[in-house]
Amino acid sequence: MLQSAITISLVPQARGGPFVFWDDLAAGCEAASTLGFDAVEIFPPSPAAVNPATLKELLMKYNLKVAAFGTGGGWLVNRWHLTHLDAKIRQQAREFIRGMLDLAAEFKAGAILGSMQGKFEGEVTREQALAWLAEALQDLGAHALKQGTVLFYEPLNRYETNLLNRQGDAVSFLEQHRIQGVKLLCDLYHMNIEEADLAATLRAAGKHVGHIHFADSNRQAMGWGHTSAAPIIKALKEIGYTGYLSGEILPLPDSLAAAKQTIEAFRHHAC
Ligand code: LER
Ligand code: MN
Repeated sequence: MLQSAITISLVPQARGGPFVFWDDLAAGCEAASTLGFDAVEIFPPSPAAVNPATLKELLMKYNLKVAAFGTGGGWLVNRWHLTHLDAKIRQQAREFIRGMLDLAAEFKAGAILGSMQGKFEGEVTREQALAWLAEALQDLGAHALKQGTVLFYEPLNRYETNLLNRQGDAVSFLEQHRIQGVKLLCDLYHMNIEEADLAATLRAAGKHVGHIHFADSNRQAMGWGHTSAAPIIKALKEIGYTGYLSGEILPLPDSLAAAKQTIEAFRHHAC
């Protein structure tokens, strides 16, 4: 059984980004619950910004789970990432993600590594950046396993990173470096830019698929762009994927309409 989720951003610096509900965790949970989502995906400015007791109360009240916590706040708020030239910044990025994994473990959720992977530039070669990324993923993946959670590594499109843009390249990277405790976050928006065939790519990634960002080709709610959802869902069912389809999309034309279209598309295709 696939599960549905919708995003809530608590990061003012992310404004304009692909998140449906904004700024108010309680209001976001209430809206998600009213529409019938199984879970929320939360994008906090830091792990400490989430009060676990308050969040647990909200989840109980609204009968929701947490699908995942995003770590991109570490980049947007502090400009930290895992492949930065400065060793101190790389370390701060790693500790930020470790803290998010600890928080995620309390909620049986995963933590997402997207923009915090960084990119190679200036004095940092591609080879060096990938070596730092592999080392960080080995460390953080081992930590995730120890905590009983998982780190979702997200290949981003070419305009956001120059490290690994395609799912197949990420699978080879995880296998080559024997990285445990890390699964793929396949964002259908990034995939629409980078992959030749979304369904075939998901089938090939198989057991590595850990989380899905359920977005149409234009990063709007599924059904409002030109991606065909049906073959994608068929492929996910074939590989035995039972995780979330999480609406990480632009709040267009407004948050409520985007969320409503997401749950309708989910019900139409995934149930
Ligand atoms: C994060 O999940 C993502 O998809 C990035 O494009 C955010 O900028
Ligand atoms: Mn994404």
